[in-house]
Amino acid sequence: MCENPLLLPVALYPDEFAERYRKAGLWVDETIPEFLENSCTDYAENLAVVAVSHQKISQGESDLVARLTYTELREQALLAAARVRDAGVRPGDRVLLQLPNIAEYLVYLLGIFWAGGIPVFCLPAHRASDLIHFALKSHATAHVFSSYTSGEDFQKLHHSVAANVEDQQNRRMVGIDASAPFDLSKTPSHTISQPVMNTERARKSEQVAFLQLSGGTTGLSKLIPRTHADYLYSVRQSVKICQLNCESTLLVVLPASHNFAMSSAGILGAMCAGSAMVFAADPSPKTAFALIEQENVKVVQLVPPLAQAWLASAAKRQPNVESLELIQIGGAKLLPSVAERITPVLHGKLQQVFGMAEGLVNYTRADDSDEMRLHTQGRPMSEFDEILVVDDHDIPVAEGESGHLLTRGPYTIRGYYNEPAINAKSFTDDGFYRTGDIVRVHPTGDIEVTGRAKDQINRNGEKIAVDEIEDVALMHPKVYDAVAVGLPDPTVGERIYLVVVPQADADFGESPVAEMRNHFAKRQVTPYKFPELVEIMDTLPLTNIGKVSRRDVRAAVLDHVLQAKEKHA
Ligand code: OOB
Repeated sequence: MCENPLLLPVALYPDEFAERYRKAGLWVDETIPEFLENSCTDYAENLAVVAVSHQKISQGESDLVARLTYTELREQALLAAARVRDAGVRPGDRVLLQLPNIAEYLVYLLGIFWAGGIPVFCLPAHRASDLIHFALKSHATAHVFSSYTSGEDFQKLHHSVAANVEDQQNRRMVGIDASAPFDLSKTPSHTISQPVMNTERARKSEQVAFLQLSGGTTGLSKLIPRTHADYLYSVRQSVKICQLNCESTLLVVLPASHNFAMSSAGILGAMCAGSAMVFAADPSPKTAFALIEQENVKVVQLVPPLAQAWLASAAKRQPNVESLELIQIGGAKLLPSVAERITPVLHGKLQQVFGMAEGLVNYTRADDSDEMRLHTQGRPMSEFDEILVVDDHDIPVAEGESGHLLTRGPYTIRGYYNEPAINAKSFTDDGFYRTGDIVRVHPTGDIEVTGRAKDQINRNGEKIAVDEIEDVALMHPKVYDAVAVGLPDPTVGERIYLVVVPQADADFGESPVAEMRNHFAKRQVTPYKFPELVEIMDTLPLTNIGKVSRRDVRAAVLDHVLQAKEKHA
């Protein structure tokens, strides 16, 4: 527990770097709440958002879609800020934001910032085990959700998370239901709270603005503290590279809280350029294609499995997607064979985006050769990004060879929030972040992702730490040992394959997968982390040949699974 919850335990950028980034004009004295306010006033008359609204649903109106100009968005967000303040949130307080892609997402995002809160970006899919972890770690004082979100009783979920926080930290965490209509009899204050000084830095813009979630390589996700200055720099630079302007209507299909959707150039990029954001209520090609045609969408962001689903659907439906100018694909490796089909089928120009919530984002550029756009994941957005490709001993590899990607720069964090032990492993002594990605750099400077050294499964672009899956599996009374691996899969990228060694005499009966999924559900694990295939083995490969690492055992298990699959095929 931190002694002064207002002073966040974060690793700051060293003075000499902060000064360098300020001097070069990368970091400016603007905060995210100020940036949002400026967008709303600069682009007052522009259309800001088209999205389903849960407030309207709760009022029983037939028109469920909200269309707000930037002025109207501002008015709504001031009401949200008032509600957030009334709920007791004070400047510097952490607030779990857990909304789907609805109008209220944007309204509350602005509202929390304007109330001085520090959002913690949760996904609608998160369930109690994750939410409790985020609430305890961040000392969150409020949880914003909507009881009209499908898939779960969110009131109940909130109460169970809040009860846990009360038990473990002896404090209240309030729930704010974003589907409840605003009280229009009260005129909200038009003042925007200033961010509180929550690090020892002297400037407002160098304070922590929000906490993003890491994919996680060990256990549950870690919290990523991003500052106003670093994030706004990354947004502005992205807007330049992606060439957004006020006409660049963006379709938001990925979960809005994902770093890709938020800032590459994404939602904040659209707000920076004054363009409209169209939120898709679900990621299906049918919904998306209809919105693209109706709203004249120009830019869309996809993860590779979704891009493949769109390609398959487009072949059948022949949708009118002529308005699409830019199709950004990232979050997982895009195969060149899929990359080649993007423009012919979906019309827009392909841009590969290789980024991470910890910071570094690489883009292919509009004027790159086809070869580079199809076969690489682009190059860093900033000339101040530092890239190292090293071997297992941190020695740089020869030019063009594959190695571990390390990075440091003006928008890459220097440490996770309050995780000294993990930070010692995830960052080098001189502040480089160990991405866990294996890459090679082409002579043009473009990066090709060739592999992954982290124990993680990338399912539909969502990252899952294998040891979290294994830890949960081990809590099952019939399980003696368990290994989780990512099985390559054409529809979701990788599926969660769990190999279980049962306790002596334990019987898993007809359906081990049903039994294990049931166990995960009981422990309130987030559903996208449930094992999808379960195999029972008497012993794990390699475990009886002496001292081997867990990573070797996982590799051997994956080998075994792939070989068995081949035999079947
Ligand atoms: C994005 O962010 P995260 O934090 O969910 O995941 C980061 C990791 C990377 O370290 C890498 O392993 C993988 O996701 N990744 C890619 C990739 N983009 C991300 N692997 C291969 N090719 C790509 N294009 O996923 C993210 C954040 C900002 C922008 C885009 C993606």
